[in-house]
Amino acid sequence: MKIGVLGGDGYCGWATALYLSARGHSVSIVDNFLRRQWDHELGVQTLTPIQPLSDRLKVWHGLTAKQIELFVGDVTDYEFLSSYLQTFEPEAVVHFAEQRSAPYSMIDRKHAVFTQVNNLVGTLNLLFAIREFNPQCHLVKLGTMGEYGTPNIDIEEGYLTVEHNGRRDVLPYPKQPGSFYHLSKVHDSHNIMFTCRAWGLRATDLNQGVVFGTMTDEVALDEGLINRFDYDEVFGTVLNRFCVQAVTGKPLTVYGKGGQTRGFLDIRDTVRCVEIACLNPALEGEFRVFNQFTEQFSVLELAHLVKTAAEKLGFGVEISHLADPRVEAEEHYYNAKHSKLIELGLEPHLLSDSLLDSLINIAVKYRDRIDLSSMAPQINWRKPRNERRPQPAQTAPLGLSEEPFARPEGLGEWSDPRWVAEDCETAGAQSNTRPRSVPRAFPGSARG
Ligand code: NAD
Ligand code: USQ
Repeated sequence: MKIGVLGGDGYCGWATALYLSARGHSVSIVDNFLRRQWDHELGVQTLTPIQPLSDRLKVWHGLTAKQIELFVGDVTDYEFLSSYLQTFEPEAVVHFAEQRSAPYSMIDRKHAVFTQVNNLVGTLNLLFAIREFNPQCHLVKLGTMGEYGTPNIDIEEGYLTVEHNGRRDVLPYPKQPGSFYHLSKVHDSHNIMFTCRAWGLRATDLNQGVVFGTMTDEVALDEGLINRFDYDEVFGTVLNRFCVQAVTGKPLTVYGKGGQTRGFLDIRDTVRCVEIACLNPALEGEFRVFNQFTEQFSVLELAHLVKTAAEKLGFGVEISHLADPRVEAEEHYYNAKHSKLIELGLEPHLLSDSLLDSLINIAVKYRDRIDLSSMAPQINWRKPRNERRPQPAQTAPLGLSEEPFARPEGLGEWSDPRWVAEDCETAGAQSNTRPRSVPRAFPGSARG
């Protein structure tokens, strides 16, 4: 198949592009490298030394003789996007190209506006371009399990059968998203559903859970292909953060009680789910929703899994409960359905001991690149404005294998549950005194 991967320089997109290319699909990548610029804006970097995209594509071609075409541009630029669709003529477009961090969207007004403009305009442009130039193209759109929130009933896959005053209908499942980022996904879903109905487009919304893992068979072929591993307080996801904290002697940063339960999946399942969706397209006019995750864990359960795995490897690990900087239920019912992708052939890679070991070992391998100053949460979701203060870089202590139980100096405040709240208070109070400066095309650009 001819498949376009929008956002193919990012974490999910890169692994997906390689996987699809390895399986003989004709693949192109669209990206404008915004994700790399957000790292510069925030003063953070992925744990793994990712190479420039053009270099990664050369490595892939050198190893496999397979060519992945690259189209550098912004999906919010309609001329660029429509010319891409006309040039490449994909049968399916996989749309990853959005701002995906919930904390980033909660920094302040500009970051919230930027997130929603980038995400909604990109998706709207794509819908219009498909309608105008390639109406048979199947849109495979990355949504998120966070669209549903944490209702006190089972979460269905997209739709709920409702009986009301003696009548019955199948309606979109109620959405209660928990950040301006998650809201952008809900707005996207509504726009996509409407265009399926109005224009007969075909679309699959993949409501994905939190993805973990770095290695896929393709990425593992050469270090030049290595994928992102984000662990900072803005883009780092919880399992990555716990693994890095575990090997550096930092207490694991469980926010609040840790009863927050989410769906999780291995990056190897992400790439397979996308291929399954492409190979089994939605019908004309159909807006299909799959819940894309394989296992549920609470944050505290994950912390204990990491602690146990890291201790087996010789690291001493503490678990701390920080005041939750987010606005979310810290204990709740959670039972989300996720059978449709399994029925279409997904064979899940579950979070086994060996995978946790390999994640922890990645943290060990690249520990010279760990910057502990990017760990502490600085974005308080109760505040309309947060000033992230650049922290002096703190390298991870070396020689951990010799002194596995040594704890770095100056970490007393980490186990103090008041620490986050106080810090966020201070950050909020200072926010008027220091102007933000962000590069063009970030919040504050003309597009916002
Ligand atoms: P990522 O930030 O690593 O990758 C996104 C890519 O899109 C980046 O390379 C970025 O440069 C590009 N991009 C963003 N805006 C663009 C624009 N306007 N024009 C062109 N390119 C643009 O994110 P990811 O973790 O790979 O997530 C990919 C998608 O999957 C996102 O839509 C995200 O919401 C969704 N998702 C991710 C996870 C997860 O755990 N990572 C979970 C659920 C859903
Ligand atoms: N958490 C901690 N400690 C930490 C970091 C996070 O307790 O150090 C908690 C959070 O409070 C939250 C949970 O862990 O309850 C998950 O947080 P996360 O940062 O790992 O993931 P999240 O913000 O939910 O976002 C990620 C991706 C996003 C995707 C989403 C899927 O960044 O793109 O949409 O996972 S879902 O969670 O299903 O909405």
